[in-house]
Amino acid sequence: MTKETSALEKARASYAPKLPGILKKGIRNIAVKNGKVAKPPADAAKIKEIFPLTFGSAILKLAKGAGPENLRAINLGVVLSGGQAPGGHNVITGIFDGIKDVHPDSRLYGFKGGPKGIFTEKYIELTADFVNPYRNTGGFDMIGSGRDKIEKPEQLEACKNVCQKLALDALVIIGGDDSNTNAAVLAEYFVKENVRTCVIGVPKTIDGDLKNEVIETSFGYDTASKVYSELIGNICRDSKSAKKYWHFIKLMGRSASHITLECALQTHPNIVIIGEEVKAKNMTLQQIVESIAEVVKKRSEEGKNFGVCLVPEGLIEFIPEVRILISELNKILADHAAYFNTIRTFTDQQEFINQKLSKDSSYVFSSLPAHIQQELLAVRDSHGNLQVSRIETEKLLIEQVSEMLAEWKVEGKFKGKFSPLAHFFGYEGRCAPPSNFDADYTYALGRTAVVLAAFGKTGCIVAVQNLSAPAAKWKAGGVPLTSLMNIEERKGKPTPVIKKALVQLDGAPFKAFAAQREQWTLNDDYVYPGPIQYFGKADVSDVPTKTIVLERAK
Ligand code: FBP
Repeated sequence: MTKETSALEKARASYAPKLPGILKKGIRNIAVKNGKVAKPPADAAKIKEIFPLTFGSAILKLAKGAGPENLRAINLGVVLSGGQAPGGHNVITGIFDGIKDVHPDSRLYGFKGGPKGIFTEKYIELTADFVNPYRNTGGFDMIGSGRDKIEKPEQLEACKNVCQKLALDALVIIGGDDSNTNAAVLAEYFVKENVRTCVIGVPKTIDGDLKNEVIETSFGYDTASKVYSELIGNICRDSKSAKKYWHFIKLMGRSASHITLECALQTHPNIVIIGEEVKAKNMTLQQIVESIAEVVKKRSEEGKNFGVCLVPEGLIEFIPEVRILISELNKILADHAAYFNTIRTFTDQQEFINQKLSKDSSYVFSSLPAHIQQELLAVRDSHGNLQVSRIETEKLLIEQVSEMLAEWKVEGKFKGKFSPLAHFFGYEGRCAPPSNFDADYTYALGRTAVVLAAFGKTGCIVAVQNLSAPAAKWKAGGVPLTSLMNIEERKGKPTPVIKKALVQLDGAPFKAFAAQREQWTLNDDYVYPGPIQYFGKADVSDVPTKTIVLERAK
């Protein structure tokens, strides 16, 4: 029996991603030119010490030229790493079409289940029959993904062995900050070991926090933000129609609040919390709760006992006292992992943790509801990150705002009604069919990765630029991975990692939001973006995020 596919899937199968002008020329007419040497803005000496062989390389630019010398069949490996993001499959189809442009006998291998697939030799050859059904589809199910770190000597050696066994000219790691840190480590190791496989990263994450001046955005951010904005717009309209609920919507974004900011710009909700602003203003949990309760009160005085509040997933780590608590917990859990895992009851876990925490953090920990305490103690991912998507910050805020309003009611300060509902939008957006922007962008990323590989470039991440312009005007190239790194504490130890790009409070997107938010508080100035459009006029179906447009307008 043939598998049923949706009408949209059928129609999207024949979508031809729009290519930047330079990539339309084909490999025989492209050169890779060196731009200026790129170094990390901070911790350069330390990073150079750790990555002596790949540090200090140049920014790479694709330009008109004579193509690589001795064009021959090449072998590439590809791996999807970390959380799903719309467009991952198109990076792979871009790589596939790119290697066939280099030579029809070129081969592509997909490592299954994330980085672990490399060091455990779980791979599959990706043929035309295999990849074609995945063109322009969402998800990472073509080869799967995972969050394993490549760090132990035996893992590095196993990666070397499989790359040599498959005679890989390049390994393309499609991932976020942690996965591209893996790519940097592997690139350095391969150069040291004389392994001829280049390691090339591709910027992926719906969170939008893998970017800088050269990498304008990570793929998936466009589609995911648009899916959430559609849902938020619908909720705003429901709220305004029913006039009886306050909707608290937590939005994915493990650290940075880029998704929340983009969704705010697209939908104009009544309250929007931006984690980076909370940190900059040193706001305590109590102050955040009070600021929300104030808006609920003011709206109720205008007869509006409804509204919409956006909460970024990463908020919890931006609240200064909770940030210190989490850092202490990370260290305690890393240092005492074996013993902690033997503690059977939550009460005993609480007691153990409270003994180890500083006095201030112990007070903060004890003041949090038990369900949040349990979530804070849950297992970290293999990179030592707290899994913030599991922390019900939206519910914590609802509980605390309800308590504050109840007190104000007794004092006669609040006379309205507060019926809150909690939502979490995250997984709903990560595997959506990629928007035209993401379908085009990811395909271009894949094609560019092949050009860099054909020119033997290693230790770099693909950069496709000028993204607020039509795709034909996009530029393509690469940036040294080490130039994106800094030193951060991981599992309680200073570690070189790709630096996350947080929301800049002096950046254009935040400023545009800050200029309007007051007006959104009391007025119901909601905007309803509706679903992503895949067909039709470019001004409806090809528009990039407001974030990109505002950032690139400068
Ligand atoms: P990446 O950084 O790997 O792209 O993942 C981002 C993300 O979607 C976050 O927004 C979220 O906190 C996390 O993944 C959820 O992880 P998991 O898929 O392991 O539940």
